[in-house]
Amino acid sequence: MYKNAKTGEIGNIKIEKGLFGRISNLMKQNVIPHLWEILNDRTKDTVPDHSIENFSIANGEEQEFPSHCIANFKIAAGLQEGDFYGMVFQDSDLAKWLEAAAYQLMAQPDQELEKKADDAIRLIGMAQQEDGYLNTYFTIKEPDKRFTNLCECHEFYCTGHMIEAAVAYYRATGKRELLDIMCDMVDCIDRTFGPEKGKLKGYPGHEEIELALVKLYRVTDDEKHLRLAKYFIDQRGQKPLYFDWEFEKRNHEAHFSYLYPPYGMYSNGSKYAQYHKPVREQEAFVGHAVRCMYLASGAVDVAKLTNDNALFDTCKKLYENMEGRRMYITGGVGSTPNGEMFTYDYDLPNDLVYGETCASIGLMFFMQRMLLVEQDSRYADTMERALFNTCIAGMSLDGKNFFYVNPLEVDPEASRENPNRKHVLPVRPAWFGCACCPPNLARMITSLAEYLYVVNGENVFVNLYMENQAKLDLDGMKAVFDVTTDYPYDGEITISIKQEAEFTFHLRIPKWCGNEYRIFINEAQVITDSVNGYAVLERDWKASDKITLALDMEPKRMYANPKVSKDVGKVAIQRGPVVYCLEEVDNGAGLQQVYLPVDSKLKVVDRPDKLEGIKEIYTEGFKLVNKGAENLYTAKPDYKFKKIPLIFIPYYAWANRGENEMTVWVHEKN
Ligand code: FUB
Ligand code: ZN
Repeated sequence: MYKNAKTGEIGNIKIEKGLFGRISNLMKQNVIPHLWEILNDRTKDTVPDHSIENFSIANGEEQEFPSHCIANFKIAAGLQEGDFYGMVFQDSDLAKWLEAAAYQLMAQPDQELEKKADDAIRLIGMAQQEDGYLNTYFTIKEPDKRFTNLCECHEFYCTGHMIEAAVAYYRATGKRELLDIMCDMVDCIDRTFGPEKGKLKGYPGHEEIELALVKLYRVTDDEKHLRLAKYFIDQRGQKPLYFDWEFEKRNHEAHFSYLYPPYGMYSNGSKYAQYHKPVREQEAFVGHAVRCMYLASGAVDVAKLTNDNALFDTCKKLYENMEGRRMYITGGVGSTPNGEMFTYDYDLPNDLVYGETCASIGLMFFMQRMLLVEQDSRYADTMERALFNTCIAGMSLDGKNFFYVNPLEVDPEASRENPNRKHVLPVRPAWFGCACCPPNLARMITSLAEYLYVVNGENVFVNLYMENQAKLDLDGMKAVFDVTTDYPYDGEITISIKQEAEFTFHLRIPKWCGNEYRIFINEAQVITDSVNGYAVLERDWKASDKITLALDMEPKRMYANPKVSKDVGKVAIQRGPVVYCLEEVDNGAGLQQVYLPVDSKLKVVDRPDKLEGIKEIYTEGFKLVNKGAENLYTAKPDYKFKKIPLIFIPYYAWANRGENEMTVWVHEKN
């Protein structure tokens, strides 16, 4: 285990240009200020829910519903009259916003933003109870029922998010107020739960606090914080099952009754919330996908800090199963809306998919942590797949609308008329009643700098490629360099060293390019060893040295394992890390009747004018059309292939030109 491996620091890595420069700028200019207005109910851009009944939002009939998040804190603080409103985890929306604001402040001071955050923190402090307890739902609505329904009620989840915000804000500003608030809340939890005699043997229904407690431990150095994180992981799934005991104790009262026993998702030994077995015995991700990702992230953290190889091996096993059998080509996870869950190996339906934005963000958290323990490029490959596809598809190109569900195949009529597909929206709504994804994306993008590099002793592992300027602290020296590139649209990446230093670069060679890459140092080609998927370049670097990595960017035809029944006979197009798709607006309706010939030439065309600047892929295909009578069934085929031009665009950019069909996988024609 690499105990000392660390990420780069946000303030020391500037991402200002290129695809992610644009997205980061959107976060700063539009998203963070807009989310603040929403949390304060000062905008009409809110809608009640992301699912079934609210499909109307896709048709422009937006309804106005408040977030009420800040209002809940004001009511809990006694500053305002009223009732709690929102999800039982509504507090976490403010926590994620605060965390994103903190990362933004690390990147760039901003007095106005800092004042908003300070005001919010003051309010949070006023909503805290005498004994440290903090949760507006229970404080306002059911003060005598706190900690009685850990299974469903997200107290630890909200605490976890608020801890993450507190740690980030402390790192950004040095201000301890929120950190102290959260240390008090953790003390309150620690007095109540734990292995010691007399304490309750509970753990979170929705994992999150585990990884947050590790972050807290890193700034407080208080062993109690790490111990509690480890306890929650070790206790999960132990017999007797705590959630069953808790359920009995509540006389079978349920918060979400439809999810509860005898038949619901929280039933006895539930896979939905990963307590069907102790964590170390789990071999595949099951149940709610975001929960799985957060659990695994916390488990890797604990494994790293406690040198627990067995726990790390569990995480590796879970990763291998997911990457090999349960992940979409877009880096989406979660195959069903029913419980927002993983299902079984190779079950990856494109149209019924869930692929929650938060789940792919959680996958990035998990991969970042795996890389800190084991510098193996496959984790970075997976992280890249999630980031360049599902994560950024989660937001519209103007930063104003968001996806919760990220399908690989959409037909607006099916979304409207088929109850099983109503969760799949063909356009991004402005907001959600359950608004977990937009602020999650905000905190991930504002901290993206922490995903680019892993520094381990005198080694710099380059995991993600994008234009940036970096200053990394190595053992007793600094690695200072600029990365210039138009990646993912161009495969040439130039690293210009800015300061003399002796260290080793490990450049990730993405799996998608195989051996089709070249490396140059100061224009001279070098042949290097590749270790764990990284090209190793050890030098006494001079201030003017330049490394160029040239990755082959030929578009690739991708095929799924034949066990993925929905993709049999189909092909997807990927160029570099970017997965492509067809949209109706470019190709006409009826995308499921489109065929791509095995030998059609894929021509890459630069379109700086389209979808904020993309490279599209032009080719020729066919459409299966009826020749004559439209019989539903016939013994004699009554159709023909009609030649049509096809235009593929990057998946992340779909649904930015109104409601229309989309597909990633296309039938292949021999
Ligand atoms: O339960 C909290 C969050 O809301 C989950 O992580 C998301 O899947 C959404 O259900
Ligand atoms: Zn979400």
